[in-house]
Parts: sequence; C-alpha cells; structure tokens
Amino acid sequence: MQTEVPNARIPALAAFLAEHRSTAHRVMHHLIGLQRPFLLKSDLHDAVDELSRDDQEIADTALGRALYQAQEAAIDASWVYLALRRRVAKWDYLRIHLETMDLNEVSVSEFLRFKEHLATGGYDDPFGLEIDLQPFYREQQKLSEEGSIGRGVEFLNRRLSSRLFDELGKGDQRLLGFLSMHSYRGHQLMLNEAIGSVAELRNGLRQAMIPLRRRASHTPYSELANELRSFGFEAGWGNDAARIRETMGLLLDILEAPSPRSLEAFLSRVPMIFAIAIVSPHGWFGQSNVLGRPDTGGQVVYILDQVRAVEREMHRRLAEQGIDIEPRVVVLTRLIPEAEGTMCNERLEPIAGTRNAVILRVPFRNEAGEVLPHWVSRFRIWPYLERFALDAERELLAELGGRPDLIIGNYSDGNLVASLLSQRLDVSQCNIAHALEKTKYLFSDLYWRDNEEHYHFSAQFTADLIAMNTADFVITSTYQEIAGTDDSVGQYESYTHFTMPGLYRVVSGLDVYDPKFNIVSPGADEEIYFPYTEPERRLGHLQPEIDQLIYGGPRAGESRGVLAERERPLLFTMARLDRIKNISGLIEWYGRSPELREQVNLLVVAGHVDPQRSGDDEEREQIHRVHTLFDAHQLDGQVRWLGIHLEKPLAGELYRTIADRRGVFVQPALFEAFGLTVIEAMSCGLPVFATRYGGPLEIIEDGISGFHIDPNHGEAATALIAEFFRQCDDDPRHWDALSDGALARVEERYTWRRYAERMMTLSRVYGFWKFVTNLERKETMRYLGMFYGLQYRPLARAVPG
Ligand code: UDP
Ligand code: LCN
Repeated sequence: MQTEVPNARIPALAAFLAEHRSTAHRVMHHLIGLQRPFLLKSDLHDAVDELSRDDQEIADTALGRALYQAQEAAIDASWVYLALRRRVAKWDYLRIHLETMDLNEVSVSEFLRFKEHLATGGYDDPFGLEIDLQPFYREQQKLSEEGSIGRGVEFLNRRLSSRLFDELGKGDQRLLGFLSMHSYRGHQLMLNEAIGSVAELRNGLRQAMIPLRRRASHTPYSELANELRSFGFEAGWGNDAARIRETMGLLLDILEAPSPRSLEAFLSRVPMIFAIAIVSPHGWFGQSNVLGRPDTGGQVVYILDQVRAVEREMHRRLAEQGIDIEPRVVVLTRLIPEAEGTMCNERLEPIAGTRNAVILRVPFRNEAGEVLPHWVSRFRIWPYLERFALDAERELLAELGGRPDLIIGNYSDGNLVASLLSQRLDVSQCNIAHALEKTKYLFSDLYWRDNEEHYHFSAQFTADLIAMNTADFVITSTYQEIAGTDDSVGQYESYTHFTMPGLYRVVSGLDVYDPKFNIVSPGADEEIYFPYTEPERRLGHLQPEIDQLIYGGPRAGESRGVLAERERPLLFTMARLDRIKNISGLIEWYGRSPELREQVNLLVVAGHVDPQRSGDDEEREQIHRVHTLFDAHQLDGQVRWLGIHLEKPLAGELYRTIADRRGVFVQPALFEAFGLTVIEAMSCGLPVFATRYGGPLEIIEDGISGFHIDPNHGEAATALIAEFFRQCDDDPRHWDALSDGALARVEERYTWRRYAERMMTLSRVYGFWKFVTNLERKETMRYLGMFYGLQYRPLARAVPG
C-alpha cells in the first residue's frame, strides 16, 4: 500500500483562516453572493480573479491557492465544503464554517452527503447505500506515480518478473503450468506430456538447442517438428529454426534471471489468441450508410479499423509462431430488422479488407421473446442487454466453433455485455469506453433524476462501474481519458467518487492507479487518410464531385448556402450534429467575426439540413439552431452546410482538397472524448484547431501540430484562427510548418500498426498475469454480482422499452 503525504495546504489554510478572518469573510461572502449551491472549478477561479481586482494579494494567500486547487465547492448558509484535487486522483475534502472560519477535514462520504443534502433540498440519508471497492483493492498491486498511469503493462512486467521468481521455484512451476495449457481445438501447442517438471523443461530446451543450432536459420518448422516433439516441444515456438532458437533462448533467459523486457518479448510470442469477440451492441453497426446516424459515430470507424489491424497482426504472429491457423475476429452487434437501407438486418456481414472477420448480428428481444424491430437509442437499451448476452453467446460459440480467447467491450453497453460473457465463458475481458457520458453532462450524477426520462444515466453509470471493475484490462485513447490533467478530472477518475442522491453514493468506485489501464491510441486508416502531398495516391476521379459539394449550387434538401467567393481558403468542420459537438457554436463564432468572414469561407458537413429527415430530438433542435444562425448572420454566401453523410474515401479526398487550398479543420466540441476527425485531418496534412476539452488537448501540441481552442471563449478562438490566416498571408511557410507538424505527430503516436501490436501484447501479458497470480478476485466479483443483481437489474428493467 502506498501512503499519501498529507496535503500541506490544509494546515496553512487553517492558520490563514484564523489569522485573517476579515479577508476570509470577504472571500466566503463573495462565494455565497454567487447564490449557487455548487461552484465548479472555473467558477472558483473566476471568483478568485475577481476578488484579486480589489486585492491583488488574495490569489497568493493560502485561501486563494486552496480555491485554485479546488475542483468544486458546495455551499449552504453555514458551510462551504471544498473538494481539493491535490494531484491526479488524490483528493482532500474539507469544510469551512462561515461564522467561525473553523476548518475541518471531512471524509468523502460526508462530502457527498452534504452535496446530496443540497441537491435534494434538505434530504439526508445516513443509511443510504455506499459503494466502496477500496477494501478489495488492498491486496492488489497499484502504481504510485501519476506519470505511470496508463502504462499498466510495463508495471505488470516489472512486478511479474521480480515477483514470479522471488517465490522460490513457484514462479518456474507456474510458468510451466502456463506453457502446458496451450492448445487449439484439441491440438496441443508449445509443450507436450514429455515435459512434466521445470527440470525437464530446462533440460528439454538445452537438448533442443543443440540440433537447432546446427540447422540453417530458415529451415522451416515442418522439417524440425518431429525432432522437437521428441524433446517435448509442439508447434508454437516459431516458423523456422532461427525463430525457434530465439524463443527458446528467451525462455532460458527467463528461467535463469527474468527481466521485464525478456518476459514481455517471450509472452508476445506465445500462441494464445486465435479468436477475438468485439462487442458493440447498440448502434447501427455496419460498413455503409450508418455513420452520422444517432448513436453511430467514431466507434464504428474505430472498430472496423481495429478489426483490420488486429486481424493482420494476429495473422502475422501466428505465421511467425509456425502455426497454420486462420485467426477469427467477430464483431457482435444488434440485428435491427427495420434497417432503413443499411445492412443492419443481415445476420452476418464479412468485413471488407480482412481475411475472414465478420459482423455477427443478434436481435434484441423483449421479455416475451419477441424480436424488437426498430432502432433503440443507446440510452434506452438497458432492458435488452441480458437477453442479448445469452443469445449472442450461443451464436458466437456456434460461429467460432468454441470460445473466443479475448472479449473486447465497447462503450457502456458493450462493456457490460463483455463483462457478462467473460464471466460466463471464463475469458479475459478488455474494455474500451470511447466516451463516458458522465463527464459530458454537467451534474449528470447529482441531478440524475432530472435526466432520467431522456438519458437513464442511473442504469448507465451502474453498468459502467460494474464493467470497469470486472475488466481484466482497459484500453484508453489518451492519458486524460483516465486521469485528466493537472486542472481537470479524468473521465475514468470521475467514477472514483460521486453520488446519485436517493440511489447510492460511491465513495470508492475505481482506482486510476490500477495497472489495468493502458493508453493505446487509435489511428486513422492510412489507405484513406494520407497526406495531400502524395499526388500519385490521390483519388482524382472524385474531384468533380468534391468541387460540386463545396462550390456547387443548392442540393435539394441536402445543402444550405452557396459560396460566393471561391478563391478564399476554407474552414472545414465535420461531425454528427449533437449539441456537444458544438457545430452551431462554430457557425455562430464565424457569423460574429467580421475579420474571419473577410478571410475565409466555412464548410460544414453535419447532420441533416431538413429537420424532417432526422429521427433524433437533439439533432432536430440543432438543425433549427443552425438555420436560425444562417438567417440572423446572413451566412448564405459564406457558409456552405452539407447535411449529407460522406463515405470515407470521399471524406479523405475532401480533407486533402481543403489542404490543397490551404484551409484548416476546426473541431469546436464542448467536450470530445478522443476525436477521430482530428487525427484524420492531421493525417491528410491539414492544420487543425480543436477543443481543449478532451482528447485533442493531448493529440495536438499547441502551436506545433495544431492549436487548442476553448469552446467557451468563441471570440478568442476566432481571433486565433484569424491571426493564423494573417500570418499565413505574410508567410505561407507558416501553414506548411503546422501541416508538417500535424503529419509528424500522427506518424509518431497515432497509427493502427502500433495499436495492433500493443493490443496483442497486452492481451497476452494480462492473460499470463491472470493465470500466474491466480487472481480470480472472487470477493470483488461477489460484491459486484450483488451490485448487479440489486441495483443494475431493477434500474435496467425500469427503462421503458
Ligand atoms: N464521419 C464520416 N462522415 C460524416 C461524419 C462523420 O465519415 O459525414 C466519420 C468521421 O470521419 C470520423 C467519425 O465519423 O471517422 C466520427 O468520429 P469522432 O471520433 O470524430 O466523433 P464521434 O462521432 O465518435 O463522437
Ligand atoms: C466516441 C467519441 O465521442 C469520440 O471522441 C471517439 O473518437 C470515438 O468514440 C472513437 O473512440
């Protein structure tokens, strides 16, 4: 267990409050004067800044610093409660009495109870259900440095290599057990029964190395198989003599003195993963006509690219291991009979660009067992998931002819189903969140009842907590997704403690220092999103269509605005027309910026222009807003809005065309979990201005590979963009520098090749870890099982179907 150093700011604050009562009163009364029970970090910052105008010293006092460090304040007539985030995921709670200025530290439970009290208008439940997973974490190994968060596998390799072999002899024995268990559909791999002890293993390796050293490096495994079998070795060590020697050499090194590096290198060669199930139940999951529909955005793009990359990597590794098995990847999703021109009513769909990966669709059924014909929003699918898991399991086993070796969940619903399937089939579970709704919507936990009718967050957050805790490992796209930044709370971190008054209070729901977290960022399909500077790869035949899209006349029901001045560069944006994407915000900023309107045109690809074509309330509301903005700011000659969905090759060529004309891409979201469009635009060499809330903050190095903008400060954002174009006018090399920076950044960090390689290694290391530590986590699973039965199930059932 790590011990935390107490927050030195607290005694300093207590002393300040005692010694400077009148200043303290002034600050506190300023906060009360805001007349809001809850103040967020930005409110507290603004408050200190405002107070500093009269008294410059305030920001530098213990109180000013504490308010800067606070993530939130909860205030009633007598008390101010503060939640201080000392560093990533390390919190202190305290309260200050408004009369006496006494300061006490309080527990997280007390802090949450006070918030409940305020949110419910006085209701206080001292016996309310508290969820606390902390006691179960005690036995587990945790990281201690915030810089190590998201690098769980490195930590495990270090722990494994030292711990395994500390326990005299036991480690070797476990490694032997692990190597003996590998088989594929009844065929033994790696070791056969001739090797029954560690001594026999060492001896066998030494003996096998003698003839192996004599054979030419490229001698194929088939010519070596008989001899190796006589020493106790089956297929799986390598495809030729050289590789088998290397793999055996690595194992001998490990048995002699294991190092983290040799352990990872060896494990990454063990044939463990032949079949993977990827679960994504809710949306329109398909390969055409699905993107841009409600609920179906980047997640589908991500999974299809992931499947291609991972299958390729599985195939490569199996070939290197000398095993003649075709890897299988199955994406499990929902079959939607009313498919509206998509393939979502087809049970099986091969995935283009793969050897034999498929989308396997299984319908949702209601309680009476009837198939649900229509699409259901991701916020309302909870009552169908249990039955889906059972039906999907049956179909999956039939499709694969056995169990998968890894189950990957996607988004809250897919992760819950992955959790159910993994437990039933005893297979490793990997989670990918894509976007956790909790941090997207302000007070989605505290005022959960107000959102219940539309969003049913009670069921979703409960499912999240369960799936996060059952997962063997979690893959995230960025660091901030796990642990935020110095100033902001991470998406996963926000599950550490929160309360849904009247339902339950989470005092410890998750630990971001858990080594299960790994940052493995996605990329953009390199076949589609390549630099504008590669003329031989460009899709010239699409150019007339693109010219029509950008500069053509009105398209019936599909466009608004016709660009009057063609020679200007373009600001381009493309996204689903959700409120959070803030496309209407960008249009408004542009409308209000005479300077930008002088310099550039705006091209928007989002949603539908005709509200009647939309089946989604939030989208319809945004469509109306965009039309209102066009009218209010008379944008029809300067903004081109296309309410169409672009297929990927066309989108790729469009990004490049914008780059040819030295435009930029803008991603103005209020919050963006990761932001695939940002990566796509950068891969095409387009300078990007993207939100500083979420993934883009980490993807882009400000001023080098793009720019950060604050969606809450539109004027500053437009000024930044205008300044960029001014500088490019003065010196066109400025644009080139940003374009080059974007390309370099993507190449360095965001490629599917790297993703697939990491994913395959992680799944082996976590599989090994699970095996050798015998870490079944029975108590945790029982606790979570109770939570599932007593909380999740009634909440899910209460969601109207
Ligand atoms: N997209 C597209 N055509 C459109 C709108 C979006 O191909 O008309 C794609 C876009 O290229 C990206 C994905 O949809 O690959 C959106 O992913 P992102 O991560 O940006 O946002 P999400 O929709 O997942 O929130
Ligand atoms: C969901 C989102 O909201 C995006 O930010 C991600 O890029 C996408 O999923 C893929 O993970």
